[in-house]
Amino acid sequence: MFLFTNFLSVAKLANNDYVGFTFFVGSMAMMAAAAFFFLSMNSFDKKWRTSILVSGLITFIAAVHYWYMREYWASNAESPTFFRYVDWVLTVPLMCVEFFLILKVAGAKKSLMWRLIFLSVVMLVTGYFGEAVDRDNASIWGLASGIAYFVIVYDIWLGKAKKLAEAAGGSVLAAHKTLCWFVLVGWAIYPLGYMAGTPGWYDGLNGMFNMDIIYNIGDAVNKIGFGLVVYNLAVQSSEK
Ligand SMILES: *C/C=C(C)/C=C/C=C(C)/C=C/C1=C(C)CCCC1(C)C
Repeated sequence: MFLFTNFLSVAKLANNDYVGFTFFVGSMAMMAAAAFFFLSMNSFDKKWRTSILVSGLITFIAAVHYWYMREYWASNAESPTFFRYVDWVLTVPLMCVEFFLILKVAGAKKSLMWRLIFLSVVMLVTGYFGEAVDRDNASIWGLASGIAYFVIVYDIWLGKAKKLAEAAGGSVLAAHKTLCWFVLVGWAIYPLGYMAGTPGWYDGLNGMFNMDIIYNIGDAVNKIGFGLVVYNLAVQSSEK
């Protein structure tokens, strides 16, 4: 119903509203990606279907949130911080689940999945506090969030997840490596956006970047990219 009324009365987007533009394009890209993953799901061997389903869910959840964020931005000219974090707290744990799902062939245990999910929730909840609740201490919340982020990076690059990927070898190892790069480089975009949008010792970054544009680019790259890595892995293993 809400979605429907949004279609009927659309707020105006100015030509030079780049933030609004990235919300709009983000919304369309996520919808297209979700449709792609859902529709391709059944062409794969059973053991890959859950992974592709999760790729579809990640982009679908983001598409719905982007639709709301686009409208929120257009009518309030204000960062939709709340929707942003609700989106992340649903989709980032699902991205952690993707690691578990592809490593299951090497015997990954649920405890690995829960550990990564827990760390990602800590990372996001502390980030939300810094951005929305206690902005005066944004740099401290950001540091706490950053520590959780580094533990995730450690786990997948050097910890247990890496050992499982090596045990699996072949295309699973290659896909795991690519996902690791997404987390190390693609996810590192977010702290930059955070620093551009909150007060702290890094105030010099404030005028240089726009927080929402950084987050929007990061989301498109990471969510669709993650999904495509998993898709590619499923294609490769089904060919054999
Ligand atoms: C699809 C959404 C994704 C992949 C979101 C990822 C978000 C992060 C990796 C956020 C990380 C943050 C820090 C490491 C420190 C500052 C606060 C955050 C939450 C922006």
